[in-house]
Amino acid sequence: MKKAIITGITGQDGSFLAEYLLKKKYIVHGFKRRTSILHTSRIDHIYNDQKNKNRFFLHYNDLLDSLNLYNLIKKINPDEIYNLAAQSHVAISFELPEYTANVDALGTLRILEIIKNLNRKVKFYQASSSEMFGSTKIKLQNENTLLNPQSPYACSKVFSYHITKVYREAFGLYACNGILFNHESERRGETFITKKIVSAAYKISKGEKKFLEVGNLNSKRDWGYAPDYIEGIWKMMQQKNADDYVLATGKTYTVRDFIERTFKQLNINIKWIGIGINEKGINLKNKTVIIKINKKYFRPLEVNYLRGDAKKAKKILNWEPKTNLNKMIKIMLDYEKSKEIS
Ligand code: NAP
Ligand code: G4F
Repeated sequence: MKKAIITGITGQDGSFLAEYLLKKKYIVHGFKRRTSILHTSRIDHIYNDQKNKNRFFLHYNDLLDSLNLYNLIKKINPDEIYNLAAQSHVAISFELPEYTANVDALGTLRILEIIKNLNRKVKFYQASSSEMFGSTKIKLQNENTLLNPQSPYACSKVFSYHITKVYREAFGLYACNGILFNHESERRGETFITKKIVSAAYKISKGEKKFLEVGNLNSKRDWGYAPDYIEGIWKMMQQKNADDYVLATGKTYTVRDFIERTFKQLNINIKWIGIGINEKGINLKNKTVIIKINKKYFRPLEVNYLRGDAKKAKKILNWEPKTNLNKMIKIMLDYEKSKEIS
């Protein structure tokens, strides 16, 4: 049985990856932070499943704590480490730049140094991000596209991306970067735009909320479905040689498109009136304002356009996304409905 460590086990991707690896008969060690209230809702079903009793373990860790990282990695002696932990919110990284860099940049270095010193056979996956491309004029971004980060989050991820390559090339580690474009799901954190839209739209359709407030309606993202991306991550770790891969759908949509598609699935059509900060989305049926713009959701610097080219992953990993945008929105809406029933 292979042993894997997942940092960021309590996050969206950590929870899906844990399920995926357990299905593949791994022993999974998840690292979680200490918090004053329990925040393991994404993994409780895994932890409580008797089938996983001797194969799923949780350990307290913070990527800021080198000693604890060292002790755990030494004790577990894993085959693979998936570094998914991060302060992953781009807007918040402008408010917490030092903390974000400490976790998202130096956290990666801490793990790589431990692997280098303890056991160079341990394979390492770094959760790199399409945010690293930042402001770009390239129509489809791939592994060769220039990095031009636009936030403390993206700058930290650029450091981690490069240091992962450096440790691969300098010390022969199997260390790879998955450069993942936005991927969402019913488990997405509430303050990311897709979850915020889906959750608010459902409440508005039920008369439980009056309107949704957002920032930039016109930025474009290449949104895929998170479980599809987990398979790609695992495949990157099973190759003969470590390398870096983009995972993306190759399609891009505006935040406005995402809003319209979500409300449409709830039989609500939107008419946009006004411009800039005064723009509003009106429910065509009852003429009420359901979308408002609030400047607090704009970022000091924006990434306006992301669209990925995952040809390399298709060719070498035989990886392709399976779920299109409308299907993903449906899954996310169905989850909101099921929450209400349960
Ligand atoms: P997420 O839901 O925000 O999960 C992040 C995880 O990191 C959580 O478990 C969080 O713990 C943990 N964490 C935060 N700070 C930590 C610290 N100081 N020490 C240890 N753990 C810490 O993010 P995600 O969407 O699953 O993304 C997973 C990774 O992929 C992240 O590195 C993200 O930056 C990257 N990424 C995500 C996307 C995407 O679209 N989802 C795209 C590209 C790259 P708590 O639960 O305690 O907060
Ligand atoms: O959902 P978002 O916050 O995701 P963002 O910034 O693209 O970052 C996510 O994807 C990255 C991969 O490219 C990951 F690395 C990162 O960890 C994270 O998972 O925002 C998407 C877009 C942005 O352009 C933002 O300005 O939506 C725009 N937006 C407009 N109104 C909003 C809002 N974003 C948020 N979170 N909240 C709003 O009200």
